[in-house]
Amino acid sequence: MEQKNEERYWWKEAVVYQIYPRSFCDSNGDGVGDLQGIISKLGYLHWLGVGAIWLCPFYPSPKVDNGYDISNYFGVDPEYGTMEDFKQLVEQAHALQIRIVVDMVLNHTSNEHAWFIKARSSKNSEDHDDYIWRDGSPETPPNNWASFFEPGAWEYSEECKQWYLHLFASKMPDLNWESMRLRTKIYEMMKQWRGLGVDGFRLDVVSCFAKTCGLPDVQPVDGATHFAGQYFMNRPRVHDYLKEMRQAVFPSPDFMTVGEAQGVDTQTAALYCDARRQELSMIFQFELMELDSGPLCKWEIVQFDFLQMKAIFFAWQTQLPTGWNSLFWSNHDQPRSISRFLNPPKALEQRCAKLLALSLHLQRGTPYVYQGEELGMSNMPFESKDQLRDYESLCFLRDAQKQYGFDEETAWRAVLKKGRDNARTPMQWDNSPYAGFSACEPWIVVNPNYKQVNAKAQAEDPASVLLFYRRLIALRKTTPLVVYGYTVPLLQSHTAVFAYLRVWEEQQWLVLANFSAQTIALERLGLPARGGLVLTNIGQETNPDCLLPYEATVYRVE
Ligand code: TEU
Ligand code: CA
Repeated sequence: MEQKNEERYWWKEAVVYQIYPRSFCDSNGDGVGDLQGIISKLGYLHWLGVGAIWLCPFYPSPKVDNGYDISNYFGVDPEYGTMEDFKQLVEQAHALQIRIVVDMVLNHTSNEHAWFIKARSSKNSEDHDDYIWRDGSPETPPNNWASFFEPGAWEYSEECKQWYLHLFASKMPDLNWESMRLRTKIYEMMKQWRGLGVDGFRLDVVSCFAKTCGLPDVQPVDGATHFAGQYFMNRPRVHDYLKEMRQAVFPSPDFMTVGEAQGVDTQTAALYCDARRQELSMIFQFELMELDSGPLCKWEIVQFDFLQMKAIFFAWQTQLPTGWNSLFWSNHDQPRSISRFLNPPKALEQRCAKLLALSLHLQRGTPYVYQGEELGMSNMPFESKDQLRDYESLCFLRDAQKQYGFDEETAWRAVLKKGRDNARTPMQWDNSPYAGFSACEPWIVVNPNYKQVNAKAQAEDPASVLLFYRRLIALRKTTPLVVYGYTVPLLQSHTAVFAYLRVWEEQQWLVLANFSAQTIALERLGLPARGGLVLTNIGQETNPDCLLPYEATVYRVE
C-alpha cells in the first residue's frame, strides 16, 4: 500500500463535537440551553480533547423546526443570548485551541424572514425571485411532490396569489438558488460570520439546493410516497453553486466545510469533496443512517443488516481516495446510536457504547461526537406525544395513517425508535434535578436514567464511556496512523466481527469489534498475528484468540 504524502489540515486531525444549543446547558434558568451555557462547558470539552465544536443553529427563529427555520441569518436568537455572547464563545474556544464551526441553513428560510415577507408581498417585489413560486389555482398545487415533513411540498400565498415550494415545513420556504442576486446575498452573509472568526461551516441539506427546472410531477415507485429526490437531490447545478461559493467565501483549504448530503454514494460524494474540485472539505453521507429504513420512509423500520453495515463502512473507507470522510453514528436528527444499532442487555450497555466508539473512531476520516454520545446516552422512553417537540415526528403522527397506512400503535412505536427528540433530551451533566442541565423544568423531558448516566459520575469512573472517548480522542492526537493510515477491510463476510487493518508506513494496527452477544474464536480466521495491545473495551486481560461478547480491541500487528 503506497503511502502518498497527505495534505494535512486541522479538520482531518480534529474530533468534532456537535452541540444542539437548546439541549446542551441552560445558564439563566429558563429551561432552554444557551450560548453562555456552552461557554461554561468549554473546559469540559477541552478536557475531553475535542478540536472543534459544530454549533447547530442559534440564530433568530420562530422555531418551527427548532432553529433550522431562520428569520435572520446574521444574529443570535434572544433565547440563546447575544452576539456578544457568540464573540465571547469564539474567543474563549480559540484560547483553548477549540475551533468553531457554525451551521449554515441555505436551502430555505423561515416564512418570517424579511426576504420572504418582501418576496411574498408582490410578484413584482425585487426579492420575489429569492424563492420558488408557481402560478396555479389555489386548489391545485403545481406538482405532486411530498415534502420531508408533510404530504405536500407547496403552500399557497393569498398575498401574491401564487404557490411556493417547501421541501420541509410549510413555514420554511425554499430559496431559489438559480437567482444570482440571492446567491450573492447568501455569500455576503457567510462572509460576515467568517469575519467573526469562525473556522468552518456545516452546510444544511447541501445536496438539495438545485432543483430540476420545470419541477415535473414524480411517478411514485410502488408503495413509495411522492418523494421527488430525483428532481432536487445531487442535481449537476449544485456543483456550480458550491464552486462559486468556495471562491466567494472560503477559498482557503484550511477553512473547513462539511455538507449534509442526503442521497449520495461514494461516486457522487467525490463530486462534493474531491480536493481537486475546490468545493467542500467533506460531506455527511446517509447510507448507514438509512440502513434500518424500509422503501416507504424512515418510519418503516427494518432490522439493520450487519453485513450491509460493514459493506457501507468499507465502501466509504476504500472508494473515496481523493476525498475525505466524516465518521458519525448519530446527530440531532437521529435516534441514540446505542439504542438503534445494538440495544444490548443493561449490563453490557457501557461495553457496547465503547464498541461503537472504537469501531468508528479508528477508521480513516473525521469523527463527530454528538452531545451525550460520549456518555452512552440512550433513547428516551417517551410516554405520550405531549412530550414530543419535533415538528417532523408530530407531522408523522398526524399523517401516518393517511400517508403510509400505519395504524396508531405502529406509528407510535416508530417514533419511539427513530424520532429525533431521542437526541434532543437535555445533556446529562450530573445527578442533580434536571441532570444539571437547568435549574428549572427544561423545554423537553430529561431521560430518567440521568441519575446513573451523567458526565460527573463518569468523569470519576475509570471504566466509563466518557473516559474511553477521552482515550480514543487522545490516540488520534498522538498517532498519525489513526488519522492518515489506510484502511484494509478484513473478514467482510463474517456475520459478527467487524475487522480492519490501519496501515501507516511500517506500522499496522488490527481493529477487531464483535457486534454479537457470542464469544467468537479467532484462530482459524486467518487474521494477522496479534502483537501488543493498544486499547480494549473490556475491563480485563484480552485473549488474542477470541473476542468476548461486544468486545472491541485494537492490537499492533508485529
Ligand atoms: O436535515 C435534513 C433532513 O433531511 C432531515 O430532515 C433528516 O433527513 C431527517 O430528519 C431524518 O429523520 C437538516 C437538519 O439536520 C434537520 O435538523 C432539519 O430539520 C432539516 O435539514 C431542515 O433544515
Ligand atoms: Ca437559557
